[in-house]
Amino acid sequence: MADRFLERTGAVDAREMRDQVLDTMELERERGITIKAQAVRLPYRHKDGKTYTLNLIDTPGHVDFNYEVSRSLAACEGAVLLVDAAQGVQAQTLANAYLAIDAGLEIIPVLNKIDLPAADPDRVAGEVSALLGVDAEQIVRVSSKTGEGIDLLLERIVEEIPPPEGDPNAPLRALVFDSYYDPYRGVVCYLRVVDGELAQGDELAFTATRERHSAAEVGVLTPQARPVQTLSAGEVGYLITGVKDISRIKVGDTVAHNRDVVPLPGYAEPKPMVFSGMFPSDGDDFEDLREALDKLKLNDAALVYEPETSRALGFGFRCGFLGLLHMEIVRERLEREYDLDLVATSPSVAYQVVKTGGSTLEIRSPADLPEPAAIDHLDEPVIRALIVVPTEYVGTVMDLAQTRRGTMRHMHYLTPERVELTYEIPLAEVVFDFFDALKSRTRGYASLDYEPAGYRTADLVRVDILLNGQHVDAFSAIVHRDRGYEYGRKMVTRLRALIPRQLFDVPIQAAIGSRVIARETVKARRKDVIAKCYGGDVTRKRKLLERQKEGKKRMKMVGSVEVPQEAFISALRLDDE
Ligand SMILES: Nc1nc2c(ncn2[C@@H]2O[C@H](COP(=O)(O)OP(=O)(O)OP(=O)(O)O)[C@@H](O)[C@H]2O)c(=O)[nH]1
Ligand SMILES: [Mg+2]
Repeated sequence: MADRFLERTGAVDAREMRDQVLDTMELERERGITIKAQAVRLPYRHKDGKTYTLNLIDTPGHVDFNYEVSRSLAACEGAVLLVDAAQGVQAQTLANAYLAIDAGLEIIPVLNKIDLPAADPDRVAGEVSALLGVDAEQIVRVSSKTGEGIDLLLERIVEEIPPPEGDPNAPLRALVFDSYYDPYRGVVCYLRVVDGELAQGDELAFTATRERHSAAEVGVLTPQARPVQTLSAGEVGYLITGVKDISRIKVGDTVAHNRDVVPLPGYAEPKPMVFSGMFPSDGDDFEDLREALDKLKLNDAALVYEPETSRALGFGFRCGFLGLLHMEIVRERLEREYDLDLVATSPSVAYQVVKTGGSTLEIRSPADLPEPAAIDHLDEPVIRALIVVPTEYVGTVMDLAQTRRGTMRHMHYLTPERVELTYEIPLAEVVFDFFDALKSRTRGYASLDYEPAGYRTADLVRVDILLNGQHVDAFSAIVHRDRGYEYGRKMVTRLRALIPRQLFDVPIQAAIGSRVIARETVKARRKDVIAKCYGGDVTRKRKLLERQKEGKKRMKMVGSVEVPQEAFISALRLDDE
């Protein structure tokens, strides 16, 4: 739909038009999803003869990138809420509608994809009308494919969304709602001027960071960056100060001429929810991985990481992500844009450990869990999950939520055919495979959105994997006590198939504390590698020995057991399937 807007307003030339103009990242285009919000200014000529300037921010829809949505909402007067006329109201529709209502925005609900044969605009209009309390007749119906309804929608935007209220003569206050790092120009801030005027060359004060910078360039996005002399109240544009270090600019900060202004309400920092260890398959690539993460972080404030050492996988980083999709995308970008081959440990969440002395500790890796004797209890993060599902699947969803330790909070019929369920579920269960299970059990009809809902005490244990009595850190996992056996069994079976025979029997055990819950054995081998070379072919023998030496380099010693790093990698990769 953004493409159609750009086209209709003449912002993008017909010759330069392509699909998903605002999704500029390679991965966005390939996967057909928006990851990062994008701002653009559109000149729109209304039928009343006047030309209006529309500042549009296109936001992602996936729950992992919700913080992009909430930041954008704080910079806008209104929101166009898109609902797929074939699919109907989804969990994200509700979540985003609630966010927009809380932010006090004028909402224009729109049914999109009315060209699809499966579209049922009347039914979906009924759902939207029940959700927002608007007249079903009034809901705009468009097709972004054929362009039908787009003109009407643009008219409605001008007529219904109030113009910005800021005072151009008041002292400058501008909200930094996004930023990105440009290797040539340094940090580029996207901002919305709320009051006053921002001109090129101005000396600026950033109220939160207390930094002072001058405005080397200000401009608008058309969508190309175009420098302008000034940006005044109500306008959206960019600011370049020449700052190279992105950590010196804070998204959510207020830009002013002096520090005495009342800062605009900023944003809560995005909080990583899912953690995973990332290791280069080839230990020599560790520095490259660090450099790649440093670079990626420049344009992804939500990504966090710290070095981590693993006995099985060597040197790497423990990384924090907003959710599973975010994790997948970061990993894919690292592998693709930085040409790295990575191994990731299974995703986990951060736990609050309440120690026997009463002090608390947050751990992001199972390896950091203190001794059992030092732990009073463990609290795990829970989320409030919003699930929207056709009525016939309610029973199925309830069963699933039950097995994933969910507690129902609300059940609300949006329409007689569609139900909104609210559950509190441990985040660890969602990270595990809740979404996949939900999708497959509802034949794809359920949608899920969630937000953090604090911590809850749970009966959790750490399952350790031991190789010949030695603990292999990368495979430790914190799981609910009821799941401990299942996890332990799975890992020992997997490792037995992957670990080559040694000169002695190697026991593989899964243990909770000192109690072994599962065990397998890799039987001792008898044959020697040279024994294969009966004849006198020396070169062949030498070659074999050479190859063995090569292989040795990639071997990890766990106690006295030699394990090819590949075995560990494969054991973890099986999780990907
Ligand atoms: N038939 C038809 N397809 C459409 C229409 N609008 C969008 N699509 C298709 O739907 C898919 C998703 O469109 P996007 O515009 O990328 O969706 P989005 O809402 O921006 O998705 P996110 O940004 O990832 O949340 C693409 O394959 C589009 O071509 C429409 O009106 N009709
Ligand atoms: Mg998009």
